[in-house]
Amino acid sequence: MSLENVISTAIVRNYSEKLTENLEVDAAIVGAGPSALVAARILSNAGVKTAIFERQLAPGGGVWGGGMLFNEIIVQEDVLDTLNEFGISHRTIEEADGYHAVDSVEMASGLIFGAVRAGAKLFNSISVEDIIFKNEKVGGLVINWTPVMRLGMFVDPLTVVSEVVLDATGHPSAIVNLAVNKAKIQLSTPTGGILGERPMWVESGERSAAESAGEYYPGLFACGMSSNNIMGGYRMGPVFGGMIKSGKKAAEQILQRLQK
Ligand code: 48F
Repeated sequence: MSLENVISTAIVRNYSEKLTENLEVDAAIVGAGPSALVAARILSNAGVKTAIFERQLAPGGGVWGGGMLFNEIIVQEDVLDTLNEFGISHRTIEEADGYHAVDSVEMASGLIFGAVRAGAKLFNSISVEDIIFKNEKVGGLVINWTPVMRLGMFVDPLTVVSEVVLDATGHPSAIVNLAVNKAKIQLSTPTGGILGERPMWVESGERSAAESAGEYYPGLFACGMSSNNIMGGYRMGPVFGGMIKSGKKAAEQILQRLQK
């Protein structure tokens, strides 16, 4: 076999094996932002078979850009233990006690590496376009290549079967939104629907982002800005403690649900 052919064959075979092995998982996570990556690491460390599907080429969600492209983010003291577990460095800030600055490129790359190293499989450039919905339960994802979707090509998707789905798609709550619209489900929220994100209020948003992570319908969990939007929380901008806590809470609840 020529070297050109060796390289191509190895890539196609390894990718096919990876995807085939992950067409049925315990936890299917949509979006690879910070809350998803924290949840994925905890789940994988606990032995939960976890796959993440991210529509962008680069996982990491809203972390890379810091605040308005100034590539620094802020975190609170009580999530430093999680950053330390990922090996992500942080610095105190002179403006306030209890808050730390993190280089957003180190944060994004550290979270990605930590999740993948723990065993989560990350599939980038794949968009989730629908859910599997059977017997009043969410049972997996319908996926397609992002370029196929962006070009509007008429190509049928493939599926990923899972015990639980975690919507970590950020502000739009894309998966819960489509479940409400297409499956006509009632969520476990005060109205049964998505309450909708409110404007900026950092302290409140940080609290609600962390608290809102959970199961909103059998088999359908949400975390991060997605669950914050579902529960009508305020936005908080480039401070990320709430995202980290939200990912942890989602993972703990999924572990309970899977009895791991
Ligand atoms: O929004 P995002 O970073 O998720 P998060 O964990 O964190 C929010 C913060 O970054 C920031 C904030 C915190 O202070 O306000 O916004 O809630 O990442 C969401 C990821 O989901 C992907 C999207 O490309 C992004 O990387 N995503 C969204 N819809 C889909 C998707 C989809 N249908 N299929 C696959 N990936």
